[in-house]
Amino acid sequence: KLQTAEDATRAVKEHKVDYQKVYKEIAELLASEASEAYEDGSYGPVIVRLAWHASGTYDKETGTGGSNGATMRFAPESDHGANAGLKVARDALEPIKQANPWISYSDLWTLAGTCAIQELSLGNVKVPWRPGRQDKDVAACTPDGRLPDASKEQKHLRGIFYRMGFNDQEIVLLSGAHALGRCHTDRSGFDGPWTFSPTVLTNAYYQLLKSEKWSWKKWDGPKQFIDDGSRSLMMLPTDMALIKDKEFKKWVDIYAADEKRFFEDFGKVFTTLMELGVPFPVESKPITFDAINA
Ligand code: HIF
Repeated sequence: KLQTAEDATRAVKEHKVDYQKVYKEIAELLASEASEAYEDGSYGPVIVRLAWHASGTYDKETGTGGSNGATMRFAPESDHGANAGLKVARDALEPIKQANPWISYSDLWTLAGTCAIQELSLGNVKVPWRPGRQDKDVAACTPDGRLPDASKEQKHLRGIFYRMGFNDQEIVLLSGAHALGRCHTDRSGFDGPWTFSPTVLTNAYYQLLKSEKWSWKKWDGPKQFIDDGSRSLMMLPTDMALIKDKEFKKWVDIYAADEKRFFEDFGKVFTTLMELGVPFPVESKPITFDAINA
């Protein structure tokens, strides 16, 4: 359903206290039996991926894409290869949308990503979030190819993330979110988790990048890395680029050594990601939610 800027402003004005209620409903979804029964035991990682893929289409030159619009509800965007598997997350959130029809999908998805980061970091990461995004129709779908290609390296990463307005530090910082979740052969073609605890957000991603010995995995699938130690973890070529490239590596070292700094900086950069290209109503103020399962 199409919304106007006035609809978005009305939601912000009339539902100030209700965002806290929706946050709680998302946190309860993450702790639900259905969530526990889902692969590693949480919908959280796939919800974080949904929120990021809704936002990461932003192009600062043209002002197109970004979380405002939630155009991934529609084909062709829902069928873009990069978005394979995200229906799981959209469907899991649908009952919350039905119970709160006044909230836009764009706000719901970004609030859900925010909630998942806070809950899965056990309250260690605070992600201030602002309401007021507005859903757009199919005509606003972004072209394919705006999200990163995991088979590439630093040049591609910089191209994609500079287009969104991020710098080298922020590329490395955001990448810490790969502490969460896993790759699926029937979605991206890649296989396996990055860390031993894929439902808890820590700085483990950076530590493992540095501490493990990584080799090319010998298999028929796309090129990816496997750890020589446990042979149960993975890194994508884009992940490995962060320790190959000297500028990136500097930040991997910093965040591997200082988890407190990672938590602090990550919360801020995730807010920025969720806000790319959003024309917030003036009434919209940042809200910092208390984590529920901390
Ligand atoms: Fe991911 N990412 N991402 N990603 N991502 C996958 C899964 C997750 C990239 C590729 C992949 C970010 C950046 C990049 C999450 C969160 C974030 C998968 C596997 C691939 C291939 C999909 C599947 O098969 O199910 C690339 C190339 C990126 C550029 C560096 C962000 C920083 C790390 C921005 C980010 O927040 C999460 C969470 C998952 C796990 C999803 C799951 O279902 O478990």
